[in-house]
Amino acid sequence: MTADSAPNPRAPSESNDDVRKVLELGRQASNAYGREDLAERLDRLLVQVGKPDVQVVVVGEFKQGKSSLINALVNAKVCPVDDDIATAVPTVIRHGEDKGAVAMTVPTDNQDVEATSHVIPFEEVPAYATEIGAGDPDITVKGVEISLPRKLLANGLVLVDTPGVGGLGSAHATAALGALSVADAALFVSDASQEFTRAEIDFLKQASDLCPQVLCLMTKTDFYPAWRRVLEINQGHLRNEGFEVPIIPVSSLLRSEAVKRNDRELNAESGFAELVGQLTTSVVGGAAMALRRRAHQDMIGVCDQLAGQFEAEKAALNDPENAAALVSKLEQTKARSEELRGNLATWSTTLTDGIGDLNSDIDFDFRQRMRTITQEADLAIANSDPLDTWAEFEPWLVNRVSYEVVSNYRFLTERAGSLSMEVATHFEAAGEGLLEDLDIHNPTAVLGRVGMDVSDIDLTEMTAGKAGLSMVRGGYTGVIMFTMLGGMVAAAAPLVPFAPVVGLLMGRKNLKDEKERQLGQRRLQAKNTVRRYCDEVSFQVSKDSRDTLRRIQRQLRDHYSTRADELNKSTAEALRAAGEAAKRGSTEVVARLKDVEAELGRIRGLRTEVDKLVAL
Ligand SMILES: Nc1nc2c(ncn2[C@@H]2O[C@H](COP(=O)(O)OP(=O)(O)OP(=O)(O)O)[C@@H](O)[C@H]2O)c(=O)[nH]1
Ligand SMILES: [Mg+2]
Repeated sequence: MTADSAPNPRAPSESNDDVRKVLELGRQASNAYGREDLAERLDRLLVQVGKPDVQVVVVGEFKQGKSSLINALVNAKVCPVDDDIATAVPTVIRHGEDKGAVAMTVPTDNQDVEATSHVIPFEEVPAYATEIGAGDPDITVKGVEISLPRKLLANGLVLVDTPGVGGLGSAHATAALGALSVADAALFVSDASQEFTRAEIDFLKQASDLCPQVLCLMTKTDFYPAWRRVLEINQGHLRNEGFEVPIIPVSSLLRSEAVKRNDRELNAESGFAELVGQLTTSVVGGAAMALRRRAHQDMIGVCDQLAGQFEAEKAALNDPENAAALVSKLEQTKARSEELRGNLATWSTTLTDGIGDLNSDIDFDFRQRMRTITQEADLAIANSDPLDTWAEFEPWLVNRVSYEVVSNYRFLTERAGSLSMEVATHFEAAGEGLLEDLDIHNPTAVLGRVGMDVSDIDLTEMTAGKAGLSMVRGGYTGVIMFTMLGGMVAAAAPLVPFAPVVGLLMGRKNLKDEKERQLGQRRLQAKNTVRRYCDEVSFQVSKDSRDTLRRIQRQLRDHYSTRADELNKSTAEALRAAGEAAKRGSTEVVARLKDVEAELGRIRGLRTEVDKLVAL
């Protein structure tokens, strides 16, 4: 049933064997020319291409049909579906040759440790994934991972079922947003019983800011005859909000029936044909395409660098008179490439300064946000009696704080994204010229670099920036979102909150004074609770932001230092080859020229294969 995706010339099912083959050729060539550094880069890419991982997180309010949707998609009862028992932990479903399941658990009395995984019987997955848990009060389940032999998952699609967010404004929703910030796509599930609520629309807005791709699914169309009307209204809502997110109406019930009967028409009617089509072409296909483009760009870089040394040698062999001048020119080029490696290179100082600025700006942003919250909270407390309002006040506080945590995190990713672009631009400006210098004496460069059109250059820049951006996304730990916000007010709140003490034996005036005094105390206590909570959140958030920025800085530095080292090695090789060429006798020159031409021909051949990767 999974083969019914819409036909597409670059559907991922059409395998990435060609990408792998070209990368493999590039790796062999790099090794043959003594460039293990380049081979290593391609090795890492080969691992990614061989085992792609495209995370799709299914989110939505309580009981909207998230788990049923996943079960219907993979045609297996893997996620727990129940009217009363809710999904309690994330369940991750990925491809595996054999059916299997593991649970990630921690000891109940010490939940801060890293979760350990152990194999569980497949039939027990629903119990582990719900509030029923592991059946042992000493063990707390943090997540379940399932592997299933399914064609739909074979190209790297990973589905993640999440607990219903029980009021999308809640701290739980923040956890879901945290999951989205590291996912490739989100499926937002809302059933056909009613139109989107305000909370759902707000959640969608945040989700589409955090996640590169969002699809809306309207579930249970078999059960709600008026679903078309609701669909129209919802489409209107999205239009009003300026969203370009499609809504696919689906019925998990019809899909399961269709699979059972092997009924194509019913499958189309269930909406799953379209959903599967979108997942395979747009989501998985999009990720595969991005990887293909990266492979293309990296291979162009590798070919350029391999060719560089032979170009320089060829120039020196062809024109022995000017060989000395060429060598001294190459020495300058090498000196410049040394600079690119140093701490004083513009890209490097841009990165260091940029991260410094980001640290203080993000901290400042969060402080401002928290200050506004405490002011609002103080005002609310001053105008009410916490005894009456606390039950309502506490969730308000958690929601408000969660919202600001997410907004602050979005600010961080945006700013880190622009910084990464800036670093990429500086690096490319300094690095690009270097390679060109290697064959400066050969304006009709064999590899057609001169003939490269503008769109190619745009692509190079974009890809470099994107590589940085994906690091930014991957850099976030999301710890805050998952673990913290919920239980914390409870921890900060007094155990017996604001119990009234009525002094029966007091006189009327005294009683009034006493009541005033107690009200004052309750307000003070409430304000202190808010302060303690906000302080604790601020502490955690600023620690998490600093860690995230440190990780982003390290990743970007590693990325560009490695690139700089490669360029340095290329210029050193070119210099060595040109120097040797200058020393050769005339008979030797002819023979060597032939060899060099042959090597360049080989690299040109490889480059032709590389270009086929993106030629449609
Ligand atoms: N008729 C009909 N019922 C559905 C469909 N999808 C889900 N349901 C029912 O809706 C209820 C909730 O479904 P779940 O899949 O558990 O929903 P959920 O969103 O995973 O719930 P939580 O994880 O607890 O938030 C169950 O009783 C399902 O049988 C559908 O397509 N058609
Ligand atoms: Mg569920």
